[in-house]
Amino acid sequence: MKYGIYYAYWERQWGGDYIKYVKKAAALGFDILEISCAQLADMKEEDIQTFAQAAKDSGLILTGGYGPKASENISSSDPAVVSHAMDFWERTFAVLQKLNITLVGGGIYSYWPVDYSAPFNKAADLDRSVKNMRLLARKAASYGITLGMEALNRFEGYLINTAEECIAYVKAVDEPNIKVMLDTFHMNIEEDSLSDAIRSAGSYLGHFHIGEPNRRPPRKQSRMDWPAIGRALNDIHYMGAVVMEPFVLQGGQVGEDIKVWRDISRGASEQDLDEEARTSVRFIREVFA
Ligand SMILES: [Mn+2]
Repeated sequence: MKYGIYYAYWERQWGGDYIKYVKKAAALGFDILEISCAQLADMKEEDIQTFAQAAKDSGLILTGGYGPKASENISSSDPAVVSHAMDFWERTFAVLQKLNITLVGGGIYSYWPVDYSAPFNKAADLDRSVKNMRLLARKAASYGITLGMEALNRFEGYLINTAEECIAYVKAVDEPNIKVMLDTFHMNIEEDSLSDAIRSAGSYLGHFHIGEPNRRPPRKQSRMDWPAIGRALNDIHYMGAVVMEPFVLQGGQVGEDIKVWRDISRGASEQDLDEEARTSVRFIREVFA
């Protein structure tokens, strides 16, 4: 397994100075930096090259994460929205390929955060999502990209809440580069057993996010049974990425989208955040080994 961190741990806005985080993640002991696909399609050629080189120089692998906007929803009943979504991904895949990114995970099968004040039809949306994901999968494959379908908790999504629903979706799409993606934060809300959910995903598991139930970095003194989660991942011979996705800062678009309504970091400085991440990845490496 390779271990990573999502850059937004340190950021209040989506996007940002990824080169800084490439260096930081490498220095803190990570193998992977996960970045957002937001605004990637508009990145200047020169900046793409500089960023790709910085990752290479740091010996870091990059992965992508994304929660599509409502206008990028491939399950939409509006063909214009689906067409816009396909176009968004085509432009984004081209940049991802230049950054040597081969994996993108998130609620790619729908949009995020879901607006529950709008009416929806789960069965119809799911059906459209599966059909359109098949087309998106082939597009992604032509750029050498695998897509992780992240099961999200009920407050953030309605199409795929559990590993069981995720596996059924992935089997229905039936494309080799469409994989199950699980996140302990969401699993903590939805799954009867985190270990059983991981084991049921088996070889379909393509990406894995970790975090405490309150989205702090994984720690030894935890309500999460990290040793059991590690055993389940080893039982299925999971060889993919394990990316921590902590959100502890209040404010900005990140704080608003993630619903961080208090300073979970308790006034932590950037250096404090760095140290917590360093300790966390050391702990997880040991407990998942
Ligand atoms: Mn996640």
